[in-house]
Amino acid sequence: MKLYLNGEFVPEEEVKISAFDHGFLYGDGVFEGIRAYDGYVFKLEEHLDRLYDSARAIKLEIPLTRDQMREAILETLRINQLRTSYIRPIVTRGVGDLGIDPKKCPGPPTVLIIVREWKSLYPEELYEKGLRAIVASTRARPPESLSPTIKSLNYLTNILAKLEANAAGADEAIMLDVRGFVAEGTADNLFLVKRETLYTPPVATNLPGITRGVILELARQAGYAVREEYFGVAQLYTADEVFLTGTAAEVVPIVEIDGRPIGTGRPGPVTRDLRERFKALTGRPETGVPIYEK
Ligand code: PXG
Repeated sequence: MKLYLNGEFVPEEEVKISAFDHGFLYGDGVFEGIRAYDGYVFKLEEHLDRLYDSARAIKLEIPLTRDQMREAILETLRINQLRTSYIRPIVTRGVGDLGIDPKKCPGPPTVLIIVREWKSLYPEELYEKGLRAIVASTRARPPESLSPTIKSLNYLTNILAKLEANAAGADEAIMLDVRGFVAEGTADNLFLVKRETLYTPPVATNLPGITRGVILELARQAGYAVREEYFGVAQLYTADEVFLTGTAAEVVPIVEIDGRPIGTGRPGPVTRDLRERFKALTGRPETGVPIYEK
């Protein structure tokens, strides 16, 4: 694969990032995780919105205009002749000295676009079986510190939660906010279903996921009642269905939390329905930007 690095296409084995890059030294940067399905980059404009918003929130000026960034992403896919792939644009504060001060990081910011041929995160059986999760003791960062709405290079809180899941032999960790309300998974938003109504927490305590937005829209169109409100662990344990949404995982059922079966202990009908509706949207000109001219 050739990756985009600061305006050039470089074979991936030859990509060099400085030891003094503040993205590497301090996690000072932002990123996106995007997918292309069958020649269309799914919800590219929404991902670009979030990338530029995240950068703006940390006062990082991306050295490409939005149009240039879109073109750089598409060109990286074209150069590698990709149609179905995972795309990871990363923008860091760039090369500086050993102190954290961005003032000593004169720039320019580093822009890297990684692409991979990639069809799905989990094997199909896992969507049929569902995931086992734990509620992590590591709490999601409060919006008063580093806002979880910023997609920054700092994932240590989530990684600590994931380590808890690994130690417990579970597939995923569910993170609570500092008040004890459910926030999200380690790299996915969370929904629960109770009596045909969908609940998901407001985005102050989690990432405004692109998949979350699509699922909210699809659920409303399909006639489900949808509520964005905070809920606790008891509501999670007693839900009829729980599922996660994310670019990588799409829509994935959780069938057990802290040793308690969720609903029947098998993926439920609402999760299944929304997963089908979501899949029907991908790889289409209505929801994606074409990589190649037709
Ligand atoms: N919450 C968090 C904390 C995330 O990192 C999502 C929700 C879902 O957002 P989207 O826009 O993807 O629906 C994410 C997604 C991965 C991976 O490879 C995904 C993310 C970050 C790191 C890795 O699955 N972000």
